[in-house]
Amino acid sequence: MLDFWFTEHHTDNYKVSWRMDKILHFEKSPFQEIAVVESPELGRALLLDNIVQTTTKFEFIYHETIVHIPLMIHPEPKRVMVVGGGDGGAVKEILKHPSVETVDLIEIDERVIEVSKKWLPEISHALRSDKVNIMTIDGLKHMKQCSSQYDIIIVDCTDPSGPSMDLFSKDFYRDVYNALKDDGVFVSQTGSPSFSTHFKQAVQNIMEVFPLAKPYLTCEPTYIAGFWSFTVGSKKYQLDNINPERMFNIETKYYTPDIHKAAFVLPKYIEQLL
Ligand code: AG3
Repeated sequence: MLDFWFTEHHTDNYKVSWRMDKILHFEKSPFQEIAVVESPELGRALLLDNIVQTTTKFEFIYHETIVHIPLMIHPEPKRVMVVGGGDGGAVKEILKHPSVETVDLIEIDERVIEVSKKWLPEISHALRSDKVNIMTIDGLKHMKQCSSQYDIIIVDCTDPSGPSMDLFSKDFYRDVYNALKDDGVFVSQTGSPSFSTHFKQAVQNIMEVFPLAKPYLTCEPTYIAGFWSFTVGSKKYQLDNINPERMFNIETKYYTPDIHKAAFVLPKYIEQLL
């Protein structure tokens, strides 16, 4: 076996490595380095600037958690926007909800979409659906132009550095609030509560903008070890007031109505961070 390892630097003092069999694809787009690699432990993985974004083995954990929680909080989501998410994993989960009529995917880097379509078909296949409008534009700018249009907005972005930085700002969250209908629901990935320095600030920003807001957790084995957080902001609907019957015909491997409730239970040390 090749002794060929990928190492992700989580902090200056903490890195994680896994063995790779092959580099299937590598390019520099105008925005970032994009790679797809094959690994014996994780399947195929999409890397952006040397940070793992998704893997065929564990993508379901992240994508089901970022999607089904907000879509179940809303009783009848029809119009959905995704910012980022060019691999199509979030769109795949969104389209499992029969009420959804359209998904606008706002991805700044069209190369992420093309590379995912080619190398990660089991994650990206839903991008080909007629319900999906792909716009390769800047999510920050697009958000400013939207008003009371969406039932759900999902920010499936990279960690805050470079172009994603402003996607965690209060100004952006205000634009998201305005882009949602009066009963809209928003979610963003908000990073690792244990290692990321932006978790607390992002959560506080969302809580200041939305009347009902809370972080929730999952464990995604390929990201920084331990919990991974998402934060939901709702204009009207309570975060745990869901109708479990809606899941009867939706196939998932991670999300259940019980997971929905459990995800919002925060360990004491994380509560205390907020
Ligand atoms: N977007 C967020 C991934 C964050 C990964 N961070 C890390 N490995 N440090 C995932 C995109 C999936 N659609």
